[in-house]
Amino acid sequence: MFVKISPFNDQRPGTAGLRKKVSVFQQPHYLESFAEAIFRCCPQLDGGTVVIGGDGRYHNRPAIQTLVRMASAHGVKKVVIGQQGHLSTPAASHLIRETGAAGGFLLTASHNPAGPDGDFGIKFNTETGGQASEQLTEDIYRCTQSLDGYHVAEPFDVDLDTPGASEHEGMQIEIVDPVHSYAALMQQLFDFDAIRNLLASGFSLCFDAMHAVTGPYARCILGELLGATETSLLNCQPQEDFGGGHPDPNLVYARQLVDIMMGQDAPDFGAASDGDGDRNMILGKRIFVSPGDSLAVLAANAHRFPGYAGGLPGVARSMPTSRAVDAVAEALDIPCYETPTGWRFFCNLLEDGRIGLCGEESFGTSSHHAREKDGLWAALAWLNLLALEGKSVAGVMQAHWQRFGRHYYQRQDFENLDMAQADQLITGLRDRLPSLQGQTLNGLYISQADEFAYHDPVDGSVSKHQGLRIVMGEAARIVVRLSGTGTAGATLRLYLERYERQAIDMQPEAALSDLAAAALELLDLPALTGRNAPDLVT
Ligand code: G16
Repeated sequence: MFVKISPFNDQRPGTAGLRKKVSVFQQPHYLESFAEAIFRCCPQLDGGTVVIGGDGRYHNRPAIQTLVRMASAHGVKKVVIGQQGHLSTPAASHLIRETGAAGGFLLTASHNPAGPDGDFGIKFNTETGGQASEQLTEDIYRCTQSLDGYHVAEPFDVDLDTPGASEHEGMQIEIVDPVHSYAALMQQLFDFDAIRNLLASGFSLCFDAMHAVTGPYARCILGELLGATETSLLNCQPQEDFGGGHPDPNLVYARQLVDIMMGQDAPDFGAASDGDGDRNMILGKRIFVSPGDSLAVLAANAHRFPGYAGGLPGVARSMPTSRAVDAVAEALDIPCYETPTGWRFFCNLLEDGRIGLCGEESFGTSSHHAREKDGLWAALAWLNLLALEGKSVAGVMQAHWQRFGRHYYQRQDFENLDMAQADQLITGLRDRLPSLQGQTLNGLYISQADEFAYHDPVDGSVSKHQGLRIVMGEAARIVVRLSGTGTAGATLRLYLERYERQAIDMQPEAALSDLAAAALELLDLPALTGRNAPDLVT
């Protein structure tokens, strides 16, 4: 049937799909409107296979039922759905690629809090398993702006809990184990025997699924396949409200794990993933590995893992991410690409075979095995490395910094700012950038002060306004940009980086305090917003 509607005016997707409060998604026709725009912009879905799954948050199940009914009305040949409606984002990306699907709907607002008062989200991934391009995202948005209505089948309900195949009016419906094919892929990439032996030797770990979608994956892969004990796997039962928490694996929100890892009886290795399983945090006994360092260490060692034995063709990082991986790429004599924030920018490079590994400061790391970042993958890569090295996490980091020097790094977030004020801050600094070039800051020469624009080397597209940067050569860098994933007010992110070749044993706060003070002054942030300190430091 065709349901007539008036267009919604707020369906512009952000860095990673459309994210809004649950109550917004619960409005009649809201999800349908966005999905209709996707179906209209992607004619290949008609007659193709579509993967559907989500992070299990509140509203996941009704949203899936709606999408299945719309798929039926749009001529989709087959839908492949994760059992209970669950699919981690990397597992969904893999499933799209493995089943040859024409695309997939991923229902997630990532690490944002869930529940009736929390957030919900939807993003569309193409047949590559990666997020829709900027152009397609823009086309979808434009389509929502003039939508007259949508096509949907008469109500019917799919049993999401029972694996198996069924059919509805010519459309095949398959409910699959969300873990199975992902676990098989991980066994191709890493040396499971070596990791199993490591865990059997008394090496201890702690993995925190934060009550979100990675729980069943961790139980199967870390527990059943690798022998981790039940007690070493925390919060592995997915809940619709993520246990009331904020499943963002960082030092603030993964407090339970951080306390364990910083305690007297800390296990040898700790890791956490986020709501939809694409982010990761890596910890050792009383040490936190910053995401940029983790990317650099994995880049330096990837050729030692079975799935990467041929070496890496290149690596990539988002612009605000620390330049630690650049130093590794230089030593390996492979290219290092700098992309805007947003995983989608890595996808062209991966598809074109230019890179084998990529990562971001926002606790995202992954490789050519999928077109999304992958939290559990990062934990397995570290376990494989630790099994090979026979060193502690701290030992691995020390050796890495001694070889490459250390990039001290911090991200400071100023949350819930007034939108107009945030724009004023950015505009003010943008206007001042030309006058900063060639000046000194904290005694360091400013070699570059500009707004980052990305020229995609694969498709030639240009993405402007991707963050302001003040670069003091190799020695230090300040980057400022507005978040594209929030659902309330504006979040200003300030990224600080300082490189030391020899002095590798400072605390990051101490190493970066002068740079942080200079950055606040440059932005005029306290005067304009009344804020003197960030809400969150990671
Ligand atoms: C999303 C994107 C990431 C990006 C992150 C932060 O992550 O997929 O590529 O780095 O947002 O974006 P922002 O700084 O604009 O808030 P996720 O895990 O939320 O999907």
